[in-house]
Amino acid sequence: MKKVLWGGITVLIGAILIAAVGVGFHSQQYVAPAGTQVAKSDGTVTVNGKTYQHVTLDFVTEPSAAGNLPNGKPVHPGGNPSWPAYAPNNQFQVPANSVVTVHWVQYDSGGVVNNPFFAKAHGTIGGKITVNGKVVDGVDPGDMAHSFTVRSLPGVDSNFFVNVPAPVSKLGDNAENDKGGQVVDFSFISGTKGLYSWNCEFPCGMSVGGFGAVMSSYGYMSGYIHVV
Ligand SMILES: [Cu+2]
Repeated sequence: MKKVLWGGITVLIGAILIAAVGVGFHSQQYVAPAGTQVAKSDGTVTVNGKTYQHVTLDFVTEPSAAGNLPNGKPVHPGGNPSWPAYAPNNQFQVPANSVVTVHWVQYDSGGVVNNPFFAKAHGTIGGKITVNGKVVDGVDPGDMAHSFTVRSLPGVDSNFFVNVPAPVSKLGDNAENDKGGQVVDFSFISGTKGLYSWNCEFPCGMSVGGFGAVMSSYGYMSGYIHVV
């Protein structure tokens, strides 16, 4: 009798541990290290004769994930001085079928992207972006820092795709947090409701052809967009 009881308790403890690990992995996939940035409402805007709700987002890319931004928020709560990071958020929320205008200040160094496709803007309004106020359709593929590349999760909006590149900091290899920023502004029309992921397609990590380390650690060069 005692043996059966202990056997049952062991199985129960095992089940609780497995469930805890499962919940841990699940929340690791979805947790926003610094909360989700809800897009700010900015009235309406007309694109090609159609009026949309207009919202805005903003973020920066820093050469070091350690320390704080000028507003006091940590660059990345996980810290890691040798890794670059998007900051202060890696999760965003925008309304469906609306015009999303993004203000991105890029402070990191970079280099040659392995596929020039990602040095061009794709899926933005008019296929354009502005870099320091100048309208362009991409950046120099030999002088690129990061990309903000958005896809939907399977079963959501399979044709949705946005790719925006940013050039290296004006300080080049001497990039420093919050210094030498390149200002990239762009707009895109959000897709249908659902979860979208974004990531950087510039191989800014180590190993695996530059796609290891920071590139394969959730939250520095990747995140989610909740379209609601
Ligand atoms: Cu990157």
